[in-house]
Amino acid sequence: MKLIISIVQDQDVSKVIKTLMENNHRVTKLASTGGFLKSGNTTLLIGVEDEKIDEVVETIEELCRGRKVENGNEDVEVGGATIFVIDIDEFKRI
Ligand code: 2BA
Repeated sequence: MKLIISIVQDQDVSKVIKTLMENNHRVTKLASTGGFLKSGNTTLLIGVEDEKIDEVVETIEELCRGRKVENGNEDVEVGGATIFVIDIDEFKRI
């Protein structure tokens, strides 16, 4: 089992969660703040069996897009999503 931690832009969250839920994935949504821009983004926690990782990552890739964001006098390109995939030693639902 793996834990996918994905930081996505707020504009893309609803459709990502909707699609993951429709495909029987479980998702936790956390409000988060980017350290550089100091503006809100969303962190998704998604626990998945190994064989489902590609499906989840592809969903995030398809539904999240990069955007230019104003930061003072310059534009910053924020990526579609940042994704971490972490090994889970143990998973329990009690
Ligand atoms: P922020 O930290 O607010 O960063 C927003 C965007 O600003 C980044 O987009 C990147 O294009 C730019 N940026 C970040 N740090 C920079 C720096 N030191 N100098 C110049 N430009 C910089 P993304 O890379 O797509 O990241 C989007 C959000 O994902 C980040 O928001 C942060 O919340 C998270 N993130 C990205 N990489 C991460 C990492 N290695 N660890 C933890 N969180 C990460």
